[in-house]
Amino acid sequence: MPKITAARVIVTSPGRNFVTLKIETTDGVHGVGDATLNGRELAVASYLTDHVVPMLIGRDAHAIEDIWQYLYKGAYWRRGPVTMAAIAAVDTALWDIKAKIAGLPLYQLLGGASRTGVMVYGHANGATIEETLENAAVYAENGYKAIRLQSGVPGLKSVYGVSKDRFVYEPADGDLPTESLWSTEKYLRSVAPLFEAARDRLGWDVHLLHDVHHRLTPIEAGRLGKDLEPYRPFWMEDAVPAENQASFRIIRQHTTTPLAVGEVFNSIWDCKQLIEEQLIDYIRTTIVHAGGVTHLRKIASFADLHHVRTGCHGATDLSPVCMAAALHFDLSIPNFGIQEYMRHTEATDEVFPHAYSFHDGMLHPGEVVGLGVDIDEAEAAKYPYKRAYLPIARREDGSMHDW
Ligand code: EZ4
Ligand code: CO
Repeated sequence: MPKITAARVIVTSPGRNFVTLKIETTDGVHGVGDATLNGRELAVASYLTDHVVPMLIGRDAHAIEDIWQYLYKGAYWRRGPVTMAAIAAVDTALWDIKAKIAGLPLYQLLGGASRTGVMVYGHANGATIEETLENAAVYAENGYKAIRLQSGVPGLKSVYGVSKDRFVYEPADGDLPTESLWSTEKYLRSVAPLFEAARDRLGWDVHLLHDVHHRLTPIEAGRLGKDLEPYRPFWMEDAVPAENQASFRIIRQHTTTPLAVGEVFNSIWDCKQLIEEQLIDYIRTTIVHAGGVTHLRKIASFADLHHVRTGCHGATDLSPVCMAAALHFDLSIPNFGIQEYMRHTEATDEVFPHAYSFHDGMLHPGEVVGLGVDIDEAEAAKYPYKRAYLPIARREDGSMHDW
């Protein structure tokens, strides 16, 4: 029985901050887990180092479910992004260890491959519709089967999802939160023309997606969903802030545009009603923010009973360790839908050497034992933590809006 001998948190910032947990065992095998929480990284690092690691030493590394329950039920204070990211990191590292000891890539322990690869979507964006579609065309030429479209909004200086760089989007952009101006009216007028132009330019064989990023009310979201119906989007993401799950009943009453939600959810309880009442089509919870492989499998199984498929969050603030784990999960489950894929910088890929690869619009986790990803600690040490925040949004009258 491999025992946990040590666990360490490694914080590195190769272009952006990442928090990684590395667990070592008596078998000489180690595992890694992502614990990155954008803009609140050190809170998770402390939760792990100060509160979780002392509880792990000497435990059976194979007892993944029991350790998950021990950390979840044993804390008394349950759920929340900090707690669940910490549990996710432990869980992911333990699955890495178990798969390495078994001598198998992780997806084999999860039931084996259900598909040949994992369909991903890339992010095309631009200040204007023209620029966004130029970038989208490059994705299509590179084999992408699905593309997310975000465009600048006339009259607003900066909006979510539109980057300065063409192909790398990095939302955490200040050592204090930067402020952007928001107008729902201006935004709502801008999206349908983007999708109309996109179908003209890109045709109908490519999936098109859009992220509202929690900016609308339910009835506004119903309107937007209806406006987009003629262009058959793959999904409309995070249409409203989702603390109030019943909001989605209103959206559902007004549109057949498929709905995706959940990148900020931390547990099955955050999406229980959404799934049970079949109010959504895709659940976006991912490994690092929703309790690891163990808890994500529970969410996916529950979703499968209700015709809900997965669409895991995969932005650049989720490290390659999270991406590798997500790909093993995606490859194995029956109700996979799509995986978000934003490429990391070269420096990040050097810190986290990995076996997953992109081919013909799909990612594959590779055939290396375990997760097929590691952290190069010497490389990581070159990039010290740098405080960085996500922006905030204010309406034209100065009041706070959801970012
Ligand atoms: O804003 O991960 O769909 N992707 C997203 C991301 C999120 C960031 C926040 O840290 O919404 O770009
Ligand atoms: Co999103």
